[in-house]
Amino acid sequence: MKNYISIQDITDIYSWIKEAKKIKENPLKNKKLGKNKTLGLLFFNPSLRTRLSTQKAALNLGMNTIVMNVSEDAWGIEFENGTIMNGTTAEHIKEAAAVVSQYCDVIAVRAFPTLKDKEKDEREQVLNAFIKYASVPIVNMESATSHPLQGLTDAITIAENSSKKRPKVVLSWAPHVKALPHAVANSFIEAMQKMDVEFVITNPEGYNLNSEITKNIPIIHDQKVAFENADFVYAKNWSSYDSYGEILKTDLDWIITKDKIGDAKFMHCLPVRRNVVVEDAVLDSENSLVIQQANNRTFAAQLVLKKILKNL
Ligand code: AN0
Ligand code: CP
Repeated sequence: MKNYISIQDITDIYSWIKEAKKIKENPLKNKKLGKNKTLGLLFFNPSLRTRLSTQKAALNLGMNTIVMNVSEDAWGIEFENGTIMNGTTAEHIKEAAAVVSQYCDVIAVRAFPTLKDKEKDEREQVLNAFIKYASVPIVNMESATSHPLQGLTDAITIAENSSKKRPKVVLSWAPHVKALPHAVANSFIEAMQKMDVEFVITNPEGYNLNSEITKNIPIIHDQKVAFENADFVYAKNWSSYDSYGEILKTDLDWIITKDKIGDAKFMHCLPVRRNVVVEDAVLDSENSLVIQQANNRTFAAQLVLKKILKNL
């Protein structure tokens, strides 16, 4: 594998899950694979889990890591072509990506959407510029439209926790005070489409995600109906896709409660706002998988890096 850009880069999800579980059992087994190789992690946005788990994964493989908060510490990067750069940007992505490629054997990038310019977000301006102008492999650490390290993690976590052959998995929209991206939901959907699960999405009217991603998955606007017999409830807020980037609803009637989800396992990518997205009683219960998900981020990243290192 060269780049890891989307869930569609996963060839056979069950063999990937199996390999990730093996890595989890013995994380230091391939400690020599990454010797003298450097992973550069570039953040245009904040992170706790992705930043630490991806570095941890690299360290487990014997790699070195370099981390930079690009938006704060680097020169402003220009992404448009042919611009007369007499404004705020100081260097072009053509040079920036080529330069970082001199120091790193693999580059991982986090670049959130604008949530204002749908066309720019959908063409993945930042991530695609790195793919185009870097000379080394690129890993997506959450781009404008996808978060494939999270999606892979979620697939692993569901596999670890399902006793049934074909569990029912519900992706539920939940409230939030800020306009959030669609990336986590998109990659979760793509991962579930690759697995043998009964999958439904529940969200309020006006919050349907990109139909090119949801395809023929049932979208139920009644959360209660969607939650019937659920084995896993995956909560996530996203801003409207149709009224792009807007918040249409702020009341708490879609909050996830113990009463609503019963015995279903609860999942969330984190960070999560307590008592806005989900009540304390759910997060503090035995049925919450959120910390296990965060742990699995390391092994998902390690699997991806291992596949890239083997191909260098
Ligand atoms: C981001 C999002 O919703 O995409 C990152 C989640 C991993 N969340 C926030 O900005 C709160
Ligand atoms: N789940 C996740 O990607 O978390 P961070 O934004 O903290 O990296």
